[in-house]
Amino acid sequence: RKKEPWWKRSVVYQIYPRSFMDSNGDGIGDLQGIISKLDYLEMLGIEVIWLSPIYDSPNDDNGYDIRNYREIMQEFGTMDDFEELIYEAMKRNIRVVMDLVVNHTSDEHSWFVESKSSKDSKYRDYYIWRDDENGEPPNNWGSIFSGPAWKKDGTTNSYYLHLFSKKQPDLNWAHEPLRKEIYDMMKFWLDKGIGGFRMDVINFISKDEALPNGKIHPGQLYGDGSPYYINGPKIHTYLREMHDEVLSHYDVLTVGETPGASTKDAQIYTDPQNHELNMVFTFEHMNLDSGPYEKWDLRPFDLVALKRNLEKWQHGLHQVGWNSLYWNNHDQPRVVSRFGNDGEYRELSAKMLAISLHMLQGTPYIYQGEELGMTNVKFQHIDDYQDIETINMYKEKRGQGIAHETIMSSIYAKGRDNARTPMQWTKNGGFTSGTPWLKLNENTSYINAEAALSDPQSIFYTYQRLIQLRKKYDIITEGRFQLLLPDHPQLFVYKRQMDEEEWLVVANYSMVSHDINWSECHVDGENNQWTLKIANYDEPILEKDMIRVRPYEAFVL
Ligand code: TEU
Ligand code: CA
Repeated sequence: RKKEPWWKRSVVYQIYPRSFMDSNGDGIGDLQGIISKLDYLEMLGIEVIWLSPIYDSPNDDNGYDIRNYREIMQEFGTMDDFEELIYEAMKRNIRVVMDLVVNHTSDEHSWFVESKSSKDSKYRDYYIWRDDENGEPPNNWGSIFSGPAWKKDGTTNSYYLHLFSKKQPDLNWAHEPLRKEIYDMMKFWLDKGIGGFRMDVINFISKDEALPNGKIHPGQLYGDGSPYYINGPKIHTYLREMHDEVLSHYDVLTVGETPGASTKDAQIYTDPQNHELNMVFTFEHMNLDSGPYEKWDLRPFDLVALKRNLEKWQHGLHQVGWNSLYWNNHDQPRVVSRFGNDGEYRELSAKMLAISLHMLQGTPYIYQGEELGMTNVKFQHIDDYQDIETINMYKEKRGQGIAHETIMSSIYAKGRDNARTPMQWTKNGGFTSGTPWLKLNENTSYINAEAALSDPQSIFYTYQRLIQLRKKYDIITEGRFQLLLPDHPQLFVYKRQMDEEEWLVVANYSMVSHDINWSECHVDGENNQWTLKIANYDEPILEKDMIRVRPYEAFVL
């Protein structure tokens, strides 16, 4: 067994604490709730938890707006609870990775309160301020959460930049004292024994200081500033400095959230020789079913485009850097509703999606409830939604005269609350004894952890088996990737190869059966000694010269 970093063989489980498990009946998930479910996670087999933010926050964006980096959000518990969580997780061989949100803070963070108080404040340059020269914002950029990216503050008659909500002012990474504060804060948590960081929009932290206007794309209200802040001029300098000052002193996992990063960018971020990050989250495969300018512009799912994209990332980082593998997170709709089938074929397609992702090279991430095949949700009323991105977008588009039904269909397909409805533990919910902060999906009556654990054929056990396979076989972590039948519109077929060994992965993304010839897989069916590693039907149909692939079937030989 080669000596490799531990995070190449581990599977990460993402917890959205607000929606995972409520221990005290206030309707909000919390740290004691997570502790009470560690045995469940140990049984699944994951070795890392990524916790979405648990820091003190006014919750304009559910914790992605941090008021105090060194305190735990009261609703979630105390620092003692947090230390207990790390300790209890460690006992089960699980490391806890924290979310590091350092592109912005809350406007209630003391740095910002000081910063806006006066142009002479010691904290002024912690944020990005421009004088109000003509009653107009400094440029035409739009915020990712609708409206302009600038807000005027009367006290000093200046504008501050906020790429996200107006309660999330962007930090000024060009200012060295700010960077030092961030590094100290990171050490504070690392010294408590955490397992690493998932870094929120980390490739947004370096802005082009000229702040030029952006292009206004068709149908958009504001300019697109992203060319001037995505993978900006000093991003690699800052990440290398962070590595030198902090990360190099610990054996931890680092994963950067990097919207707009290409495979070329990712090679730079993740090549170990560059001392930046272990891996990044690509968004390319998540953007294929949207129009070019906004996620709400729906496009049909195109398997060929998805396969080509995954292939590009598999090849792009092979033996250069490292991939992260995901279908889901707290910002994305549920994958079984998106690329699978959340009706009749829900269980089969959820397992198929799991198999086709987990056999790729990289570190897989499971988002809470994915292992149960949790689905998207449809609330009739906009008032039932809690997500700031969804609510702001709804208001803006209604203001433009777009019909309620049209907007709702985008929300049903892409809204972030699809992923945030509480975890479904039992047929009655089991998440809280009180009123949940966001409504549960009614299908908890039959989609829930209790039912999954008592059914040996459940999606849960497919994930468990996939995690075991990854721990056992080097070919999964190390092998080469080869895409087969690249233009087949409904089958995803690929090979992994290492030394003399070859694995064949076959997955059907449709409810139609397909026959494929062994020769199309560049293998001789008769003469090969195949063993079945995992499947979502009892056994695949392997005939003399062809394979018959049934609806949503997937298997690995
Ligand atoms: O998301 C970054 C990001 O680019 C999002 O705008 C994402 O594209 C969008 O949510 C998709 O709808 C991160 C966090 O994951 C997200 O939850 C935060 O709201 C955001 O940063 C601000 O911190
Ligand atoms: Ca609670």
